Amino acid sequence: MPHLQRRELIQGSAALAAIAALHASRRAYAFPAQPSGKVIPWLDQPTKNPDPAGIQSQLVWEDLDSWITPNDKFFSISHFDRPTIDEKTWSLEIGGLIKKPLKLTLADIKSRPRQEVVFTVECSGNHGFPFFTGGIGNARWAGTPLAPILEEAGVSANGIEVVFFGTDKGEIPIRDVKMKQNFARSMSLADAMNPDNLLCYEMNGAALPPANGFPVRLIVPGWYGIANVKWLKGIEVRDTRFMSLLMARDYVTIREEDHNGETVWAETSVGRARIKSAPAKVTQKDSEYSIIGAAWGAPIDRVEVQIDQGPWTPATIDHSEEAEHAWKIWSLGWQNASPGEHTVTSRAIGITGEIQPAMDDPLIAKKHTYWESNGQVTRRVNIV
Ligand SMILES: Nc1nc2c(c(=O)[nH]1)N[C@H]1C(S)=C(S)[C@@H](COP(=O)(O)O)O[C@H]1N2
Ligand SMILES: [Mo]
Repeated sequence: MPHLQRRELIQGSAALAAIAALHASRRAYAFPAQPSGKVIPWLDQPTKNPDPAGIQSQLVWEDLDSWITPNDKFFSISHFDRPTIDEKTWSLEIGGLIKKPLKLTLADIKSRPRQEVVFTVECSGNHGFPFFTGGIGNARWAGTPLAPILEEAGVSANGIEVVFFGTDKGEIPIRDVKMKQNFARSMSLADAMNPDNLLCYEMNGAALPPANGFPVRLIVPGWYGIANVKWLKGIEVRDTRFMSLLMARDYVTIREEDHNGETVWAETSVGRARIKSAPAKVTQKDSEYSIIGAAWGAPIDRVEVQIDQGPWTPATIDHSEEAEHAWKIWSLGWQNASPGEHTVTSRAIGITGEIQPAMDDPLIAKKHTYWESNGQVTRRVNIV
């Protein structure tokens, strides 16, 4: 566990470190407040993934048994190629509308102040297809804050947009033009300057795995996966909004909105995460059944669970593992589970009172694209 080795170095005392290590491993790798027992697999299993190169290592919900998702089980998405980058020759170029262009090596980035965040990354397409239900994971990301670097570079007065380029490339057709483009996503300067944003080089105490962006990726806590640009190559400040494939054509939500009785077809770029939850598994110990799940995407106040068409029942949130941008694990004892087939649905409620929408809520039902699929998730289970 590399994380522990680091603590050991910092504390300098082996005995202290051993205690800290025990503590850290228990904290990071278990659901202390969750009932154990045999997992009953869901009847509705994801269908065969038609794109195993693009979508790798999806979360298997029944296997969820730790707050932190181990690196070897973390999902990975790639739209273009999966670049192999040599850290010795890699550098990050920061240019565009800035006063002092910068070129940072991995050593430069690592020598800057270190910051960590536990952040649950979800692909906005997760639950948008029957084969894509595990595009989510929770990791402790470490890197250096982006904002001081942009400050050092000195953004010009007319700079309003910050574009993040990946090393990966694709050929993208639009009308009669074919472009060879790098993966690119942008943020407004104000959003990019958020002190939570990291140039990240470590995931759960290890170097970023190649699948997750080695050597450096952007981590934008509170945003959907797409904003967290992997295999970073360059950062460019511009004076107009940026309309790349992944800002303005893909990852665009098309939704019919009701504006005082008139239908407005809105097209919006996917950005900040939305409130969501999902049942993870049903466990059985003797005659006791429990439902365990997760909730994320917004500050969560509570989670409620509905079995079949029954009442919404409050679940208990596990407060032993918490972080502002991380999923919350919840559980509910399932009293008098009767033999036969049942449905289990969860809904998260945010601290501002917003409720995760039902699948027939116009927010979901009148959405014509699969991104931002934060509707309530219903699973089916057979009790014997
Ligand atoms: N350079 C680059 N960054 C990328 C992507 C990509 O294809 N290329 N995929 C994005 C998408 S759609 C998601 S959901 C997240 C997934 O992060 P992960 O692969 O580490 O799980 O990375 C994002 N960053
Ligand atoms: Mo994604």
